[in-house]
Amino acid sequence: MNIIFIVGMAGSGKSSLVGNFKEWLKLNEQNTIAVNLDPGVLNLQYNPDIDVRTQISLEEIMEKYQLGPNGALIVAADLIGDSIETIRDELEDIEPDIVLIDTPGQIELFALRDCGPFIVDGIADCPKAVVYLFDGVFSSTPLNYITNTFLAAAIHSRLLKPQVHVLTKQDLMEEEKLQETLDWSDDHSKLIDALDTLPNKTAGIIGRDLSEAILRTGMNFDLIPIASKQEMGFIELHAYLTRMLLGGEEPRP
Ligand SMILES: Nc1nc2c(ncn2[C@@H]2O[C@H](COP(=O)(O)OP(=O)(O)OP(=O)(O)O)[C@@H](O)[C@H]2O)c(=O)[nH]1
Ligand SMILES: [Mg+2]
Repeated sequence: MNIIFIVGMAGSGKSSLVGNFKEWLKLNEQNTIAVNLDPGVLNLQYNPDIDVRTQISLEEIMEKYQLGPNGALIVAADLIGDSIETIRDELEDIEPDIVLIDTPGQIELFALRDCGPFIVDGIADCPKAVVYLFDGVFSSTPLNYITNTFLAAAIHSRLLKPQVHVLTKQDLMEEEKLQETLDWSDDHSKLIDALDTLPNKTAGIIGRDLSEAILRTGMNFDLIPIASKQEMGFIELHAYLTRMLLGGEEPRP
């Protein structure tokens, strides 16, 4: 069994990737299941095989602790940790080859609180990887791109698993913008050039310093472009994950 955590900012395309990639993997004869770890999601575009909402009700938490939706989500995130034994048992019963895990919309709930590493470590004893999503539309300005690299680095520092970076919603990006964003991940000098053209010089200087700090981490931000609905980029993503998980050379995160 291999477990793949799909992580990214709110609306970056996590659930769409989980739903569509699961179907694609199944068509390619991989025994794949989807796990929803988002207690707050109202409508999912796929049927999860394991769903944390069967154990955690946001409405009940709001009522019981007299909390608003955001406070309830924080309590819910901590309660996911308590559900880990149940999820572990369910995975042992199903015995899938690949488990795709959809994480909460608010990235900080899962990845930046204690429950994230706790779940990642406790869910099963098997190879695991993290797919970090860069929302293609959001990330096509240099400052937003850098913000995303910081979040991705923060996630890696907490979860410490092999991590692959994906650019989502490729179908919504103009070819030129797509290429420019991919170039930033490939060639730091192109990112610096883009920052130099920002009208606000202070923003450009801060961006340059931040991007140099990220460069020093040595993290590899090569982006795999995908479009979930069209299943674009799935072959490349699958090949990359297979290399990472199945003992081929393990790329630096
Ligand atoms: N055109 C296009 N739209 C996409 C793609 N992936 C996701 N979307 C749309 O982007 C919106 C957010 O997608 P979701 O998959 O719900 O994103 P999410 O990260 O799960 O969102 P939260 O769980 O709320 O954080 C939806 O309207 C999707 O239909 C894509 O590849 N192409
Ligand atoms: Mg979602």
